Amino acid sequence: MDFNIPLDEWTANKNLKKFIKDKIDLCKPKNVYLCSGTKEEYDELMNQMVIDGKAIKLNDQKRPNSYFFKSDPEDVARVEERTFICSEKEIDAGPTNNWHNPNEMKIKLLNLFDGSMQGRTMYVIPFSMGPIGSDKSHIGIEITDSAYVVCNMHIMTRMGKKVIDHLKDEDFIECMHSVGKPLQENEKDTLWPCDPENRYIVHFPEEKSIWSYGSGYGGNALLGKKCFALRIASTMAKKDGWLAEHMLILGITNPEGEKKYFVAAFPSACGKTNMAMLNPSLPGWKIECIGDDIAWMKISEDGRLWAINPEAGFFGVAPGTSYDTNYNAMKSLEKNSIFTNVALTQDNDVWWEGMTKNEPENMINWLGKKHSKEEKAAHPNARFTSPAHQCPIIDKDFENPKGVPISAIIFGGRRDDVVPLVYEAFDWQHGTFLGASVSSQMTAAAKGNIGKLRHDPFAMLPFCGYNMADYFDHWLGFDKKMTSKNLPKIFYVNWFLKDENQKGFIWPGFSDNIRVLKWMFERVDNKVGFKKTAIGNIPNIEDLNVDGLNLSKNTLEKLLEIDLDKWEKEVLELKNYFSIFKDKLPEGIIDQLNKLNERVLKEKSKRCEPSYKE
Ligand code: OXD
Ligand code: MN
Repeated sequence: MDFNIPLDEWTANKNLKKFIKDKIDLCKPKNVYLCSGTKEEYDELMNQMVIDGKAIKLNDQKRPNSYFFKSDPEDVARVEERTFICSEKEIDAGPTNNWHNPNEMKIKLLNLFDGSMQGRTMYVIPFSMGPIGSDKSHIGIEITDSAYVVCNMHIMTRMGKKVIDHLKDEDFIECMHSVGKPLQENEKDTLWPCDPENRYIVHFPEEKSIWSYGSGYGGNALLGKKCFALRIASTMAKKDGWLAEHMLILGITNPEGEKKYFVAAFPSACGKTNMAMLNPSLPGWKIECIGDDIAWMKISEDGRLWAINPEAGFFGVAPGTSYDTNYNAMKSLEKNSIFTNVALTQDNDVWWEGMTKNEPENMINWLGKKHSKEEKAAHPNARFTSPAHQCPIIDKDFENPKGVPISAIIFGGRRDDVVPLVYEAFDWQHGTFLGASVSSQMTAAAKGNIGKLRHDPFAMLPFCGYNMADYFDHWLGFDKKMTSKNLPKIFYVNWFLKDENQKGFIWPGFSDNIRVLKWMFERVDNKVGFKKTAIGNIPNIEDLNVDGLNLSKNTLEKLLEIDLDKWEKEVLELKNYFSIFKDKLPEGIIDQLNKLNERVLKEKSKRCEPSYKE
């Protein structure tokens, strides 16, 4: 077998050598490339893809060192229905995951991977999720037959020789990936090889391995992200007492210079990347970004919860991103970036819906055809891959192996009614219940009925690698591991309330979300007031800084309204949802649901009591 460098020179790790040799025997590639992680490697791979017609180099004057790719139209997003958790017991995958018997699945996968890399190069990518050497980081080895995956992993992870040097005898997560298109002798490759009919994104939590077949796109193929950093890591976190979460991490500094770090979990299409890079509208307040998608949190010796972002880049949704909606994301993608399924302008730059008010003339759309106004220029799930350090507000502790201490945890979803702008949990148990209750109305960005409510506990529905009921239990137990003074406060937000006629949003959102963050910041130190309600603590109207927003008193009241009739229905809705967990549903969640019900009914009965005042 032809290697770019001898395997023994590259690593002395026996397990790693065995892993590579076994996979060569299975996948039968033409040759093997052991990644170094250097810029030269990235440039060479990109150049070759340009020569092969798979990538287009963008206009260097406009977007230096950046590349455009278009995928197969059948391979444009994560495929939840083809994603499996193959735990030994079905009950350990739970009702929210697709389970399959691990032995049967292994046989299926071994058949699919047998010879799957014929005629192709097998790349071996050592990568670290988190800063190399941090006690919070973990290492993976991805084997792939896609150079596009290698280049994306260059941006999204710390990878290459430096990881191998660190690995020594350590364990690693085995990540197998093939696009599933072996090439026969003299067969010409397609521009985006994949096998949409046979996609399998499979996780074996007990042996901590990932096997992904048939897709070259995003979360299906960049295995460090959703597969490792969330699905497999969540099972490791449960076992070892930490948290692997679908959360952004941001630093917030008040005008007096005090700084705190918050994490926030929102389902897809609720503006996580925008919030992670928020440009505050309140003078003197500052936001800095640690991460926009994933947080790994462990309790440190000081008893506090510390978080790292395991990723090194942003894999963001492009449509809707503009210098107005997310200035810092736009600055992050000005150079050294990969764009997939966006539109190409006539001067070889990129464009997508929402980037500018006016569409440029004569674009080529994401399908490679001349753009016409009747069709979308970019696919709604078109992506940019950009290095995190290019974000103008990247936090100085982004690379800190210790991570950053977390003062508050925020949950939220997209609801046009019922859920107020912000409320605070009474305590950790109640906060866990809020996380478990996350739901969001679906948007056009995902498959399904627009406006329909989708329950997405902790925004982890597609990403929890084990039984979600056990995951609730893990969260419920966390307050026993920490003293109450160190426990982060928990909040729930809803930026998406609409007016009575369901026309426009009544909260301006984006930069003005700093006003809500300010209230939370001050609640962490009990420096600002609150009003206790049946569902949690909300700001007193005068505690929310809305200077200059021109919101009517009516609107403000609507933003903080708790409609008890609607909450009575919400309790029933939640009860109905939680019934999917049957007798696995933890007592702590049942207890919180009952308490919420009691508080709502009590408040309602107060409202109905006759007044005896003369
Ligand atoms: C993502 C997602 O791509 O959550 O980050 O779907
Ligand atoms: Mn995500």
